[in-house]
Amino acid sequence: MKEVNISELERRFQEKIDNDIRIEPKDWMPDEYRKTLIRQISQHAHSEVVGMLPEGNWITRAPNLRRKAVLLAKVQDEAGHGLYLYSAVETLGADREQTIDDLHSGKAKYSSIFNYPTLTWADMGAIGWLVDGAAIMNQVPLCRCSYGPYARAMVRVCKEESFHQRQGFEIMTTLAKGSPEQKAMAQDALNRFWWPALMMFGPNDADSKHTQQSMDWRIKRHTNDELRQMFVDATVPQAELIGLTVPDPDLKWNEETGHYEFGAINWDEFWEVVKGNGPCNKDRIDTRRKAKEEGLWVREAAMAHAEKRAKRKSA
Ligand code: BYC
Repeated sequence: MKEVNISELERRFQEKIDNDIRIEPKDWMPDEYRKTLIRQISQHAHSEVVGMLPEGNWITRAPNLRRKAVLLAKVQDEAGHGLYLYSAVETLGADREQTIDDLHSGKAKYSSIFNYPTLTWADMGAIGWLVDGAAIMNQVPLCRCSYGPYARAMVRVCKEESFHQRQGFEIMTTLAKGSPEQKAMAQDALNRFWWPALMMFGPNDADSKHTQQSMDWRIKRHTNDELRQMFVDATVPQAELIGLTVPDPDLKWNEETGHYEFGAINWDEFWEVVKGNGPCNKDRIDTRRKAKEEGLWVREAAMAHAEKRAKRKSA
């Protein structure tokens, strides 16, 4: 077989990227590209699974049967997203169990947003509207990510996120049009979730260590700041439409740029939450660890069943 050196492989790889030809699991790829994808996709998977907790907290307290059914479906969707994403990580040669253990030991990151508590029913509205809204803004471009399995997983995830965003906005609209107490509850949820939602897009471009390389590899198609701006521009008119106020005294429309200007993000708070010191970090990880321990008997029973079937087949 003809020998091909590394620089030639790298050239061919970059040529594919530049021509928008997807990289598939069996294709040659640089180690750093593989590592970046394992990092991003596993963090994304963890975010989906941990993201079930703040909303799962309200399933038994949903105000009526319809709200309960919708919330239940949404939380189940997040579990499904986690499964697609863990499968996508496995296509890169990562070990799923190890990846999950890294989450449980505190080694792996997941989205900062899920470390804030959900105090009232309005928080279900704010999460759907703002958190899923931010997630869509970030994930639609990931449907064009250069790595095939991740891009394909994102197509279905985005369809489901779109339903999640609408149901959240519908909850907020209903509350904002309701009694003064309900409107105040919606405003309070917006006040608490607005800034953490802006933080979901990650550090400012100047402080984002991975963005440039991920853009060159077409894993990311927009920078963190570009996506954050798109989110603000799309969301502020929605708040105005339902009569709620975005909690930012510096927010103003700039006629010349055609964008909203917004106030400074508290990056100290962001990094504290990322480091594990947010209001709910410990609780979230403890809950996930407990779920794994308590599910051990199910996994063992499934394995025993699979082995028995395999034996019966080979007999
Ligand atoms: N929280 O160089 P940067 C959802 C980390 S779930 C925590 O800009 P990158 C949903 C970053 O990982 C939403 N950590 O990195 C589920 C890096 O640390 P490491 C999750 C953050 O990768 C249920 C360091 O800071 N979405 O949709 O270029 C219900 C420097 O950052 C955060 C995804 O995961 C953060 N917010 O850009 C509802 C989407 N931001 O790894 C909704 C996929 C940054 O060097 N991920 N960090 O130790 C991405 O698009 C990118 O990874 C990010 C960060 C934009 C998040």
